[in-house]
Amino acid sequence: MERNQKIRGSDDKSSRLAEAALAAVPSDSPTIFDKIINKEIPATVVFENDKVLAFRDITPQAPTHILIIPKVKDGLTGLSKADERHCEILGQLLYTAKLVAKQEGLDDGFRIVINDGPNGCQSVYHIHVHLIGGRQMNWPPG
Ligand code: TR5
Repeated sequence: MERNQKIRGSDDKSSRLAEAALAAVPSDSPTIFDKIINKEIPATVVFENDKVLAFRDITPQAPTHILIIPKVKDGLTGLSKADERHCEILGQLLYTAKLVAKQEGLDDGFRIVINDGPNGCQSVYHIHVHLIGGRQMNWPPG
């Protein structure tokens, strides 16, 4: 099975940690998100333009949980790999999060998360912004 290709069937914390641990060695290989971008596997797309794609997370952690990704990874497996050339796409990802939050009616607020690396519990090495909302968030995060 290709790296990161497993379709998640459970949303419990231990399976979440196990999946992140499986992906603990960051790689620039294609991920499940490439297949979503190429429409080889289905996703519930909520926003798309020539640069970014936003789709519903398969294991939502809140009533609204959307992932926003660049269509071209360009070495940006995670935020820690960002270079100055990535500034524009990083801005596009955040601005898209704002647009989609509005589209989803998250007028009382929302949370943006970018997990990075093993300690950040990143499981898919294609940078993505989590847009999470529709309920009261807690702080500090787990
Ligand atoms: O753990 P990080 O921050 O890397 O986030 C990766 C996210 O991708 C998780 O929240 C997963 O639930 C989500 N994910 C994983 C798969 C997937 C997905 N979202 C939508 N569709 C998915 N498919 C079809 N397959 C996945 N393996």
